[in-house]
Amino acid sequence: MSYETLLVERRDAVTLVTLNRPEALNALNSRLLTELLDVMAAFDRDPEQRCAVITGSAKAFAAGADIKEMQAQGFADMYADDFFGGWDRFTRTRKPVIAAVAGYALGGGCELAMMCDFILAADTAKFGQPEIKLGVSPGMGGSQRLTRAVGKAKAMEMVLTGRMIDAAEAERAGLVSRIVPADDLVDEAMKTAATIAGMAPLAAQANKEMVNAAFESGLAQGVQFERRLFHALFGTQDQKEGMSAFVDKRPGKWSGR
Ligand code: CO8
Repeated sequence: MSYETLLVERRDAVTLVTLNRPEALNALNSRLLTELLDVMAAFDRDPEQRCAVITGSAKAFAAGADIKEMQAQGFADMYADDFFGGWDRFTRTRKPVIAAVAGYALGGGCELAMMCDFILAADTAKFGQPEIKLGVSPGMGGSQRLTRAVGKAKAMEMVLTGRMIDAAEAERAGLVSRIVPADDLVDEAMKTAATIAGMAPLAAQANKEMVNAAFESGLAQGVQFERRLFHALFGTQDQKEGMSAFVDKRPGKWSGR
């Protein structure tokens, strides 16, 4: 099956998913979410497939949720559609999933990487939650998963300033499992995935489930809480201004309303 926003390749027991919207630095739009959920459901169902790798391009894993898709939305639209709610299904993938990140992993891109079971980073990787610069906040679990991964101080600085961290800082902070040279990223991720794919499949699933249980207690409520506030920010003038300013390529002028 072919997809508009993804390239999907099965190599033995490993499914390699490459985000493929180069014109938008792999920004995550609704189409990409639908296609990714379809691929992950097929991956989980296929007894031959044991581990997945999700990657992007050399320049961007993903530069966030698609700002152009969200720009005109109001609170009622976001709340009625439970915008981003579908990402919870991605996190329910039962088999192991590795994020192989090169270049930008920003906003929703950083959040998608954190929804995978662990992150292998190229030395070119840059992570950030810059949504505050658009007058909004993380909406796919970033405020919860980043805080659990790197601790309150660094997470708070990152979400309040939008500062990006490089691969070395991300590794020191515990956001990524290790760093590899950019040219070797996909090979290294595929090798790691093949190792996992060689383990007893039920043991792999169970190990994933129990590490996640340690990480996630209280997470669902946190993510739900975050999403409600994220939707509510679409009722502000500053969201309209922030997203229009991005599209017009000019600095935002905040009204505080
Ligand atoms: N959405 C839509 N289009 C984007 C996005 C995005 N997030 N990021 C980049 N693009 C587009 C640009 O508009 C541009 O298109 P065009 O050529 O038509 O003008 C193209 O991709 C290339 O981008 P740039 O010209 O900006 O490339 P640069 O190399 O100059 O800059 C950056 C790269 C620094 C990554 C820059 O593109 C940038 O700052 N992007 C936005 C990053 C950002 O703010 N991300 C957060 C988005 S909001 C978000 O993720 C909300 C999270 C809520 C949950 C998400 C659930 C999915």
